[in-house]
Amino acid sequence: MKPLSKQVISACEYFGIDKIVISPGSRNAPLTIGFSKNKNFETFSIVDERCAGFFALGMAQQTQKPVALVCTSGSALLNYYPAIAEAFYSNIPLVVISADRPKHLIDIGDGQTIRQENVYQNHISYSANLDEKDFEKNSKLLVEALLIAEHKKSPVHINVPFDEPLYNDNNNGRDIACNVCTKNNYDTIVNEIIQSQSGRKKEEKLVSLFIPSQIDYQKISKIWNNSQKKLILVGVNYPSEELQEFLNDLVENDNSVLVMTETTSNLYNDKFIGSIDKLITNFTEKDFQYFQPDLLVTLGGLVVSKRIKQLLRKYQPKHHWHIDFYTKLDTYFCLTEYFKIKPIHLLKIIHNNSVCSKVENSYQHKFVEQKTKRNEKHKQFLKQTKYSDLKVVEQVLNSIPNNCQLQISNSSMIRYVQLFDVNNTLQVFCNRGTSGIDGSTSTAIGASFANEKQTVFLTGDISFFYDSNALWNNYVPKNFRIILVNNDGGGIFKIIPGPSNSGALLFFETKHGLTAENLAKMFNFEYCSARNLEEVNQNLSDFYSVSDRPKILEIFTPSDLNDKVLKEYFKAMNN
Ligand SMILES: Cc1ncc(C[n+]2csc(CCOP(=O)(O)OP(=O)(O)O)c2C)c(N)n1
Repeated sequence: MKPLSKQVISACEYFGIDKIVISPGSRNAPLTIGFSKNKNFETFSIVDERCAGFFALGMAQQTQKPVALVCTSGSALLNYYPAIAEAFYSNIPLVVISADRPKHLIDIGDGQTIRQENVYQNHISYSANLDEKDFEKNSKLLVEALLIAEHKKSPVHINVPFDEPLYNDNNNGRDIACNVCTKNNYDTIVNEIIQSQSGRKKEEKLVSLFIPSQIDYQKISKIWNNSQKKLILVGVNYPSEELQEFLNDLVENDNSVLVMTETTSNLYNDKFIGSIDKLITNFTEKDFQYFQPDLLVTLGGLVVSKRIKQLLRKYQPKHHWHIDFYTKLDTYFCLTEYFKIKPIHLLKIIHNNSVCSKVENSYQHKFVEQKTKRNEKHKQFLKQTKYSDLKVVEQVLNSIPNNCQLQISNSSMIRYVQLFDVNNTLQVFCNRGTSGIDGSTSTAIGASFANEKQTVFLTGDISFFYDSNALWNNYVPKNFRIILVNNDGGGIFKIIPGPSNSGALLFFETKHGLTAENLAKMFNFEYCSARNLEEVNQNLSDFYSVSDRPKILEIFTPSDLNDKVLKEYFKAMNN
């Protein structure tokens, strides 16, 4: 085996990476052959690198462990970029391994060659540009890259220059890499990094990966105790029983705490505000002022609700703490403290020091009461509303069996779902790092493969057709289900203000008249469709049961009505 290939593979083995998604090519042959013949790795073959990237992302999202991608040189690795950007903003560990030509063959007219080194530099946490000959240096670069992927939960890039021959290279005695591929050598490098007191900038930066913030608990407990209105706002959050239980307890015992969650927060409680827009859309000026928190605590990743972002930017809290081990976010332009720590650790300590439990305070109560009223109106409205995206989403959410995983595409589908109280046994995911429509199906398939639960993917038509190559995939579980809400274009552009009156709606909405029927045939999915509520419910009644093939249910909805129904809905929510 080529020494460089051996080195990369041994480093992946050392770090316990066990899933490798490979796209075809010759320059990466040494890696393809090495990984696929090694029993420590589960290898996947996916041709389209954009789909491969998102498929890997879906697996890493579920396992919370780095997944590796391997591709050839040239434009191949550029097709990973959308998934890398999503991983970068969603804290998902991807290890991108690209094969390259040796340096002297770049930019001299050789084929399938681009400038690969540091090509993702704006959206990657580390770029290891391996050297054809310096194996000791390579070991360090590999360890640094893989430590960062694992501990920063972030994408990293390893660029590997191979000379020819690419096949049947018997090594010709060049076995230098053997010495540096041992567990002992990797242990030594990791220990050097962890114990580094050298003051060298790069090593300090690496060590800081593992070290949480120093926290002045007295100071922050004082702020907590003095704040009469505390808002905890959670964005994208991997399901956590520990956090769920803590927050349940907190809202029960402290009336000054209001918890707001999104569907992607994977937290459920009747006393949480789970449909933010439903509550705040019709706020009066008085409501806004009362809502303005003394202390805003944010947890998790990005927030879908545009309205809450606008609200908190206008009615800023006195204090804003963002608690997250990986990323500092100042979404509301008023961050006063960033705590690099697991949220539950910090919150537990503060809560234990808390003196304001059970104080007379109506902050939580007022908004929970308002939420209950809105929910009543929501029910009334949905009872009588016409067949539309909103009504279809209601029926779909009611139909999904307990304990499924729900993957959702951007953009109006996730927004519709946010208006409902979702079954609290579901786990919900959506690519909100960059909110792209370019890889939702591939992500859902990767997630479905890596998760034992049945996965249901709810998608719009533009996102679905955009990523139709996602179905070109041999690993789709039989119980995977796609619910495609086909409103013949980007429904979101009729909902948001702007496009409809622009005189150029055509270029936003992009109507197409396509259906998924032939795609389903081509990729061996079972297919059914519905055009009214009765057909929707008929199809859903048996949609999730055991089957020989994965299934697509395509639901056609009226694009000229959907936006009107949604507008009426928000009007009806008015108190
Ligand atoms: C890669 C990428 N290109 C463009 C966009 C802009 N965009 C956001 S939503 C959307 C249309 C989505 O339409 P569809 O999937 O049919 O969902 P709907 O809004 O109708 O539910 C587009 C083009 C994007 N988010 N990502």
